[in-house]
Amino acid sequence: MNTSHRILRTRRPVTYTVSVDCIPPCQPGLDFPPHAVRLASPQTGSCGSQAVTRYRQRLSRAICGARRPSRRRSIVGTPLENWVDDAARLTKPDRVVYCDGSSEEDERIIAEMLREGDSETLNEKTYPNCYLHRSSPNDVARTEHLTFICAPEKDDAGPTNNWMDPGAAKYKIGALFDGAMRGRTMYVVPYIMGPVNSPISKAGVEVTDSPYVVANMRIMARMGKVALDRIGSSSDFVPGLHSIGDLDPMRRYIAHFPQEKLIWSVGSGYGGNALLGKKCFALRIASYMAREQGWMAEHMLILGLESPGGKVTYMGAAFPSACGKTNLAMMVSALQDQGYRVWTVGDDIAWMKIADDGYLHAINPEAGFFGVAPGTGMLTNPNVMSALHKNTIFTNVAMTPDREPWWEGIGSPPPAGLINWKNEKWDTSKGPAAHANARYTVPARRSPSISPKWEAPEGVPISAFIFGGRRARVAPLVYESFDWQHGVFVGASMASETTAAATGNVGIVRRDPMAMLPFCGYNMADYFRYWLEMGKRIPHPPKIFHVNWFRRGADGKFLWPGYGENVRVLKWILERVEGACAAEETPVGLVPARNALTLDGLQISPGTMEELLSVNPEDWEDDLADSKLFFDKFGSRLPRELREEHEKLSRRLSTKGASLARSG
Ligand code: OXD
Ligand code: MN
Repeated sequence: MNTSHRILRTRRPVTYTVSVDCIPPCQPGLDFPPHAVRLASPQTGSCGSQAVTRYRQRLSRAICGARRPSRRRSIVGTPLENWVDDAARLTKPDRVVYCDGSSEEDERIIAEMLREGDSETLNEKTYPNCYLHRSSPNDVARTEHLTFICAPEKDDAGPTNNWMDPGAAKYKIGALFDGAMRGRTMYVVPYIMGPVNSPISKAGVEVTDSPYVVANMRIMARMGKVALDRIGSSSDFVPGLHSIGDLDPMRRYIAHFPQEKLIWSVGSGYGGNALLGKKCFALRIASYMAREQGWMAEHMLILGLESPGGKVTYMGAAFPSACGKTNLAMMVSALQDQGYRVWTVGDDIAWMKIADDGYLHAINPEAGFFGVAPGTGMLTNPNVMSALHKNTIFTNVAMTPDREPWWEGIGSPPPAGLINWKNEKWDTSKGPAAHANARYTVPARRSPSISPKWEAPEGVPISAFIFGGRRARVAPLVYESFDWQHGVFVGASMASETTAAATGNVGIVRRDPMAMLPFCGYNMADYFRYWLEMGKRIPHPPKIFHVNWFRRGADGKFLWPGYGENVRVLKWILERVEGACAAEETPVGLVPARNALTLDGLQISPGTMEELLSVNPEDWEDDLADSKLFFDKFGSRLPRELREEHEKLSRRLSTKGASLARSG
């Protein structure tokens, strides 16, 4: 046992007449020995119906949301301690360590991570405090088919989520947790999502048996004492139980219990499945909480566009996974010499609340970037590249003989002696050296583009929402919705070609409303309804736009250069927000009028620009047929307004389409 840890508390029995509020909260950096675990485990071998029922009752009593008291408890601790006790009783670790977030503790966790054998230290001179972790080859991306929303009714999860009855989930997945941490350490990771003093932030507690997860959580959230202090003796935290289990995909489940605000994840050590503050809490559970409490939790980057004179206008952008959110959020502007500069507030998730000024204010709930490495280089994202030289955990990248990280698209050729992500000597016959979904985890504050306002407790006021995706055809470079309701339709009918961020086929068009398809914690029909309602509640709602950097010409090549040049589109959006520039109407929305996009210094022909902004009615008719099929899944629960918008678009395309659509 680590000598710097002390016994959590001596267990003098206290009866329930003592209010939990008068028990001091547990202190960080403490652990307790396994003999503190009191209840016997269920008889795993006996499968008679009585045994099963007893087991089920015990499980659902043992691990539930933080707010549900256990009726059989005879010893009183804080809700956090009680929940951790319950988790330990189920998973049976050899020891439990409460994390305090200190740098000494980080050293111990990293040492433990290295001891496990699947991580190594990178070049200490050129990459100080950087590590390479190799995950199990069957555990390299989010597994949406194994991700469940456990609501009481199937219809509350909706047709786009996998559903399990909460009791059945606790029974089935509880059996996988039973004894899962035997021989291992359970780390208790208290964390805050969002700036420490922000009223929009929320607390969570993840217990995990993976030191890699702890090291990543330390970068991605405000972790340790600061969170314990905030939670104190309250039950105001989202508990998350995580174990890597045996990493067998047949025994892998990522389960969310939105009503209980509870997360269970077993069988995966991969980021999006295992860093429970990110997709599980900050999107799936938070989207449910947000609707209950009147705010928004969205899969959006947050950026500030500074214009000449120094004014900064903030925008939130929702693109499906691996469609360039991080690059856009950290963009080095091609119009910097004209006074346009991009500041990063967040690259993946936005929590937003209506503030007294009538604007929607956004915070970034995360403290780090968990970005896709392949394709990231000095040309595509110089800001993140400079950030990655220190204090970074790389996952599933390749390693050079100098012990530096390497991946496809980094900007240098693969050196001789490269070791691939599977820890094998690489040659071209082995395919890409880094996994397509290889990642870096880096503190956000390391980016030179980080906004001075990124930790502002009140958040930043959002003036524009930008939806987008990868579409080789169909969607113009940029268009603006006619109004909020139309904008919600634009977001709800969003589609993109799939990438490697989730397992499954790559390059297939899938509908991904508001980029939330895998992340909405409840029925998406109700989510659309909530968006429609929010438009009425926000006194100064953001204007809604759609962008597509990925349109291709007849030769299959991208028409738009992308990256730093995307600032030209952001500048047009900013000018539309300020009512200062012209737009032309097409059936799908408003596109930049001729000459309204700043193109100086860019080698792009007028013909290409026409193609980029054109609306081809036939492509759109096909797309409408596809979005209708998607909307039909929601049956009568789909808000009538979305059907109306669908019909209106169809009418505009068939009646005025040919004359209104801009074409070359
Ligand atoms: C992510 C994702 O990892 O969206 O951010 O998949
Ligand atoms: Mn994401």
